[in-house]
Amino acid sequence: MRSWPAPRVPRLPGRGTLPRVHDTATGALVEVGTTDAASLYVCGITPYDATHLGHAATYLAFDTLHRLWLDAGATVTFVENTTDVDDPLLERAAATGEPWRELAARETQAFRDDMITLGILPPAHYVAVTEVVDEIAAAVASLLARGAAYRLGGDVYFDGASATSAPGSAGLWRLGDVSGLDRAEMLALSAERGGDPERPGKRDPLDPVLWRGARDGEPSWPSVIGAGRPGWHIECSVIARRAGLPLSVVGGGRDLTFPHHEYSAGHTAALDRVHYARAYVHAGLVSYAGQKMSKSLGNLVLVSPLVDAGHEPAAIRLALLAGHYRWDREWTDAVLATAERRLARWRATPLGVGDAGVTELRAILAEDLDTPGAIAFLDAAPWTRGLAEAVDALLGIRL
Ligand code: 5CA
Ligand code: ZN
Repeated sequence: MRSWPAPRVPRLPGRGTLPRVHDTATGALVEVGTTDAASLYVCGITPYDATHLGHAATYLAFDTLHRLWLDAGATVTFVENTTDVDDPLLERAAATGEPWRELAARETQAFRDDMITLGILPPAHYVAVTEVVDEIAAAVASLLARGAAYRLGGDVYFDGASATSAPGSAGLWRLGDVSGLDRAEMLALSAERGGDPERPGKRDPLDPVLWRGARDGEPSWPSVIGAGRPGWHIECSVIARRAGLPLSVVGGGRDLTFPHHEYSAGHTAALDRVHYARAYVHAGLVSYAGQKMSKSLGNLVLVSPLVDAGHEPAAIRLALLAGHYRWDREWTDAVLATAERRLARWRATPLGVGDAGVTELRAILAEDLDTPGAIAFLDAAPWTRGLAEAVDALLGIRL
């Protein structure tokens, strides 16, 4: 599928520091990528509503990582998916009477437009699930052949327990390795986030669906394992291969830790016999009016209406970067107003000659993408031309 055009990123003199980021699986800060290469997979949207500021914050966090890698000299292979066939999208299409493919295509385009507006670097491969159904079916067939999956009715489930010890996969993944949750927590989250722990006949109530057999009124594709459509986690395991496994970083909002990234890691271990990722990086959730901003709750602040109302994209970026990516935070009008005042102040600051401040800015950001720390530094620093270029290259804010 088409990606989107890249914004201009200035090249800075010298080389930036390789970033360290917080890995959910170990709870530690780990250096990711090398000065040669890095691979990044970021879970994309389910395209049934336009980009809200929670999405924007999450994509901006990984855009910051991407920019730091480029500045450190790495070639970055960035891949992103779009979940263009899934229950919430089909439910929305059914509710409004719009054909689901049209809804997905329209909202995917709206997302591209918002990413361009916000200056987010594009993925090299932007892949829709509907483009790779055959590849996913082949992956599920191989998991069945290997005893890491089983059939239930017309559906296929992942066998989490046997995957742990399958030949070639032993030691790569055990349930809980990514999320660190106990079973009670997993059962609750599974029910809440698309799983079906209550379904009778499963080997383990937590086992996620790999292939959902065809049902009346739902889209399905013929395949080597029977007609149906892909499960959610296997979609990302298969698409992420395009970035090269193991990924340097897999990313998303922290609501994806379990079951999504947990089981994507399990699927990859059983299927490709490698670790899914070296680091599992999760952004905090942005709330609005006291609750997580979400399409299903409807408490959304969308990017394009803000821009249409005259708010500059650079100010929206700066407003989102003012909070650390790992914090849960509230979006308010005041957050945006503060960023607009700061941007105006920065623009009015006279620029000295030279590059003073660039090394400090690089070092601050390399420590778990500390954008609030960087902003505090920039508020106090004497500005040079080099520093203004670095703010453009690393924070994506042109002054
Ligand atoms: N298509 C799947 C991922 S494979 C999905 O979760 N789609 S989504 O549209 O629901 O979310 C897209 C991304 O935005 C995910 O990384 C999700 O964690 C993140 N996200 C959703 N809501 C928020 C929020 N309120 N704050 C921060 N990030 C959010
Ligand atoms: Zn995903």
